[in-house]
Amino acid sequence: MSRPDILVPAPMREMILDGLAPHFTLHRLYEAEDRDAMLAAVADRIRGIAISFRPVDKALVDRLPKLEIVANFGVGYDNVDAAYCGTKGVIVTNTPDVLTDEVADTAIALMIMTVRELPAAERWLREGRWKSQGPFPLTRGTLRGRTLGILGLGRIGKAIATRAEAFGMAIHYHNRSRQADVPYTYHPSLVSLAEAVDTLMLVAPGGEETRHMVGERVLEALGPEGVLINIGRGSVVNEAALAAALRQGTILAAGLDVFENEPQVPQALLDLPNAVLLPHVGSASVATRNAMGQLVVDNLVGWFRDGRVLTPVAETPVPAMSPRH
Ligand code: 8YV
Repeated sequence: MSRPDILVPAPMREMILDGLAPHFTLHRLYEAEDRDAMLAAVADRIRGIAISFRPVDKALVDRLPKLEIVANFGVGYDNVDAAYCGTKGVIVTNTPDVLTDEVADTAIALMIMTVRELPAAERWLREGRWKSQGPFPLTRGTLRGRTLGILGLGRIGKAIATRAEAFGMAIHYHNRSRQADVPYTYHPSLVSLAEAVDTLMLVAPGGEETRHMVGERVLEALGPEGVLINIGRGSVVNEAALAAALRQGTILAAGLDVFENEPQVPQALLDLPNAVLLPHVGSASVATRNAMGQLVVDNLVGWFRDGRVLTPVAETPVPAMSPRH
């Protein structure tokens, strides 16, 4: 039997491609000079897609009549039209769990970096100002006495909450519905969450439902001692409103690991001294990215070998059938 054809629209880590190569015929679209011609030549044979952060939209799905599965590298899958895939019986998988602790660690680090201005303090030392000008100025912000609000208390949100508890923070949260099994204070709206806390951690997924949820109103509710941390998706924040709030002192500071149009970061944010900006490194250690990559491989191999996937997303109907060999 011939090996199933897998489309790789954009570059992926070598370890993923090495893991897939023995089982599949890989079509690396990004290597083609004429991508459209290459896609047209193989479209009828493609049964799976391996993707990282690039769109898999209706148009692409419709071009691939034999498509069975889209394996996404990343727990967030707003790049994939999973609802449409669901209606076509196409499975979508993501990479949950294996990155939870790494992302939660990064979230806490970014929160402390932001509140205590640690990147600026390090620049002060490297620029020789400690020697020439004396100690770094005392920071207005402290973690002591802060209350943390989490938007999106899922797996990663809970791992962040557990860590924040160890720092002595009280925890509140907003989700679409109250979680039965947590001791934290629930708020039925994001505005009421922002009013109740002074540190707001965004762990929400991207997509239309959460687009620009954080704008002027939420930032005003967070208030002048407010700190905003975003580790989920950039699209959740209205970046222009955030830049204005930081400039005007509506909130104290922000720490961002994600942006609306990565890798573009608005100049208005780059110009601000009270924004700590990271290049989407939440899960970016070799060990964690390898574990995520292995899950991409295992989902594809599992489907075509055993008719089973490890981590289907919510929109995917539980695959009852075996692959169409
Ligand atoms: C990855 C992420 O960096 O898992 C996610 O949703 O945002 C990150 O872990 C990203 O998906 C890789 O391209």
